[in-house]
Amino acid sequence: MTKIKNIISRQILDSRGFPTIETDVILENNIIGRASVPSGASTGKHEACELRDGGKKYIGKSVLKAVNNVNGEIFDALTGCDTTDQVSIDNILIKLDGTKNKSRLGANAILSVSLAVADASANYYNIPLYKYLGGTSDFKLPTPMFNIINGGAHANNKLSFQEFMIIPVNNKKFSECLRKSAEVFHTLKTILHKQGFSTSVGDEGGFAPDLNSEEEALDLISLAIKKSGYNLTKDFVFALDIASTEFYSKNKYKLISEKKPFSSLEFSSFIKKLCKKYPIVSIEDPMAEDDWKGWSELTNSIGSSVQIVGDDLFVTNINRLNQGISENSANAILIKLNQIGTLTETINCIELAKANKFETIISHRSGETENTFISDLSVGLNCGQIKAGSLSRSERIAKFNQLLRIEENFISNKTLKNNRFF
Ligand code: 2PG
Ligand code: MG
Repeated sequence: MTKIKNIISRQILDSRGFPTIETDVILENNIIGRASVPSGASTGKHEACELRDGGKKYIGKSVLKAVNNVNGEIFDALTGCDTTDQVSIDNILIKLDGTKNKSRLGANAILSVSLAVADASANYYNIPLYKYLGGTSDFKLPTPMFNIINGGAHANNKLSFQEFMIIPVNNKKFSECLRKSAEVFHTLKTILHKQGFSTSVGDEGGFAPDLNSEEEALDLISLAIKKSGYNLTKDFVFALDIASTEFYSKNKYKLISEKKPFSSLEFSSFIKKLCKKYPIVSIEDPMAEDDWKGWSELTNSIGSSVQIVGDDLFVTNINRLNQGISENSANAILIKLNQIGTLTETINCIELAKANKFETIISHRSGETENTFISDLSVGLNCGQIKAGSLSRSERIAKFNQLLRIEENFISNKTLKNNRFF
């Protein structure tokens, strides 16, 4: 009864108004699983391939080739397969594609099917997706990171750092984290408005004011935390996604706010100074995606107290993660399904990270859909942390609302997972 009868894929739009792919997997008893795929702006060069059509329509961003690959070749290969055997299905998809980076069929095509298969199975068993994905009973909700000031590739301002995030700490429940953070978000809006800054939001729903330095952004958020009646350190700490690959060239890091470009070592000490001045507990992509030496230097120096998160560095790929483990390049990994292209490979990467005491953070992309798979994944795999943008824009809020539903669904254990940095 969990055999695939039909697969129907279509082109829909993401939160930036660009095409992306959505796929329905239909079982023999007509139960449906559905998934859609997000898209990044600051993508790592080692990510799996997002197949786009080129040409004039949608400024070259149509995904009709990927859609046709699902409706044609992938349907032919998977019809009659059992959706509860996720590993076999994902292996068929990987083999059928035949390339290293899924460039023939498209990682977007493949992932839409891989996730819809899991959704169909959860629907077949009539259980919540997180339970189907996890298969254990000791679930914990993740601590959220909220990106309340946007810069870098996600905004049109002078901030080189991409994400200024707050992490609510010392809470028992996810819903408490959400409420307190929303209060800070609204207070920040009032402060920005009073100081004459724009309060329009960037791609991930955070404000995108035209500030002159990264410190100015952290100072404004500190003020918002205080004015909301909370304590910076006890109630909230900071996380950054520096996304430094975006401003790295010719072995130098060039911030818009700084006159001189930094060498790898100089940029590392710039970061360390920031960590001394502010309660920054987590830093994503402090160094560029292939500056392995820079990563190890920073992790060896502050990794015992600060979470150092590899995103573009690891691209949810176990080969790159293995290198990072042996070189002590980081102590945490950002997990993005579409960087690698199947659910099975994503879960393998999470398991490898956990086995090596790396923290795991499930992440959205800057171009999102209303799909909430990542919320269930964060709980089902007990990942401990999630970042899904800010406290506005429905494609971000959808993820947090799903976590509220999951919290309600827990009978006794509503607690947040602990981690070693906050
Ligand atoms: C990141 C992501 C999500 P993008 O760098 O972590 O916040 O951005 O999807 O643009 O790569
Ligand atoms: Mg990132």
